[in-house]
Amino acid sequence: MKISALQQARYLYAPKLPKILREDIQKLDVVIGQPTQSASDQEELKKLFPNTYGLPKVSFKVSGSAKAGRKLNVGVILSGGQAPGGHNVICGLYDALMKANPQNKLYGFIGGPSGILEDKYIIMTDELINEYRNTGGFDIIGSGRTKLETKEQFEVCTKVCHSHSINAIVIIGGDDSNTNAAVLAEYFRAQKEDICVVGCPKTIDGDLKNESIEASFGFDTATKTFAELIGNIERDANSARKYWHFIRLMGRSASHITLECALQCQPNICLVGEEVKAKNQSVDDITTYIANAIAKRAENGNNFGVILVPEGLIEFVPSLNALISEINDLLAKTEKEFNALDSADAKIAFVDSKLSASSKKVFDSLPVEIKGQLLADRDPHGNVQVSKIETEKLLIQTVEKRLKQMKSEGKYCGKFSALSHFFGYEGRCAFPSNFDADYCYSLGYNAALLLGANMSGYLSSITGLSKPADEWKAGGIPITMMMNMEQRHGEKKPVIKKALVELDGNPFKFFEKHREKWAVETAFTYPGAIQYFGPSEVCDQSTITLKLEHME
Ligand code: FBP
Repeated sequence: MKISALQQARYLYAPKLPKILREDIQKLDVVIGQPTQSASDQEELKKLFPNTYGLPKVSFKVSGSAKAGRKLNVGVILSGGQAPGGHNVICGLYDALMKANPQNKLYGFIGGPSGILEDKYIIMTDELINEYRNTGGFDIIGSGRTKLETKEQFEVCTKVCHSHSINAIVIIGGDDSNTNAAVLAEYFRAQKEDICVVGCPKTIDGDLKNESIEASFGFDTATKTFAELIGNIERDANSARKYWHFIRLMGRSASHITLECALQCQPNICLVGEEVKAKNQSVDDITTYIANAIAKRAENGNNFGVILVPEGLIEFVPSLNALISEINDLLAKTEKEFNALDSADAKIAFVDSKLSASSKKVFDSLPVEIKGQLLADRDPHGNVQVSKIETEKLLIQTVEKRLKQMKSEGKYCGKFSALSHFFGYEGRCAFPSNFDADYCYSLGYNAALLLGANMSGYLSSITGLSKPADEWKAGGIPITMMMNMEQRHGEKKPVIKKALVELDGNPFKFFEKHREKWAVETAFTYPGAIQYFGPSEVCDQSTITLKLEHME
């Protein structure tokens, strides 16, 4: 395989660890903190997690004497969508395991959670690990979206672990995967199985965070990659001065990615799904807002601009959300009948005939392409795949129509020519930024310490992330601490609370304060490509979101 010059150079990058994790690993002892409580629904969660609820937070300290850690055979799983830095979590985990006790073994389950169910694995070696240091992607073992949640699956996991004498599992995933890690940890404890389960917080979407998890890994690199592309488009727009660019950005359930990119690039317009929901806005309201901004810029002779749209927007618009839920239920109930229809038109007509009056009205107002996308295959959880719905194209159509109408009413709107873009997969496997390379390596290294101390049901936690890596704090937080009960597919279930953009939080407030100016003026900023080598103020900066959230 041909290796690029950057990859060669990145192999040699030594990720920065928090001070405590640079101590002799055989001298590190766990420090037990105070018992914890879940985010809410304490009584219900206590009953569901009798063995793992209320565990204390933990950190580490240096003890007097060095001792080899307990012998660990660890299985690692990558779960869900790719996020830059996943390889470094595995590298950090591997290095720490080897330092703690050279007899330790690391199994990588292939293709995500299904790897453990099908007993498909590879054993990590120095040679293999060295090929993946500081690289993007999850290709070392692959990932998948199978959910580990049923008793039958847990029984298979137990069997597979016994067959390899695996006594620890690390699940690298988002909120759903870590919820399942907590359920698996509880199951093993209840069965008196000596198998420790630890999670690591992954997702580019940035919606797995709380006071102990300041950021999920991958968010930093993905947003910097998208911001580079947006900045390039802004410069092109400002040079050609003839296009409006509608850019949709990944981020399924929260608008953190879009907001961060707006903070980095200062586009003319940025839609934030959480605000749309809070203000109960319709597609019509959003269209009016955009069309008015375009007309205003046209008055100053600026027939160009950049608009950011979060991919999850469609589910934040209340009327569309109601429509999508209805379609989800309908498709779940009529799966056979629906799948037997042989054309897109027939499928659209079928759904149209079964919708309630209010949803039918919304459905009928949509362009045929969007209707088709709304009926496309659901994800394994029965949800619509928002990454496949071209909301940016929908908005171009509605805005164009509105501008025509405004013109016919005598309003000056200039010239409107639009281009659409979608950035998502471009950012999920980029070479991790120094921040993500350091953070991920630390998360993995730290996970090995939690396993060594048999801290099952914990999430690897590195905090103080807005400060230099040297000052980061390492520890573990019980996953049940982040949980609440939510209605999922008609059932109340324990889940990790998703972190949406807070409209009273500093990142949104900063954006809100500046957006009117950015809408009218051309205040674009051009972040440029991620830099891996060079001055620290260029290479080691965290996201603006993180800085604003932890401003002192
Ligand atoms: P995770 O929640 O698993 O981290 O994945 C997030 C994400 O990247 C979303 O932003 C996007 O909507 C989705 O994955 C796309 O999924 P897929 O890779 O299955 O197309």
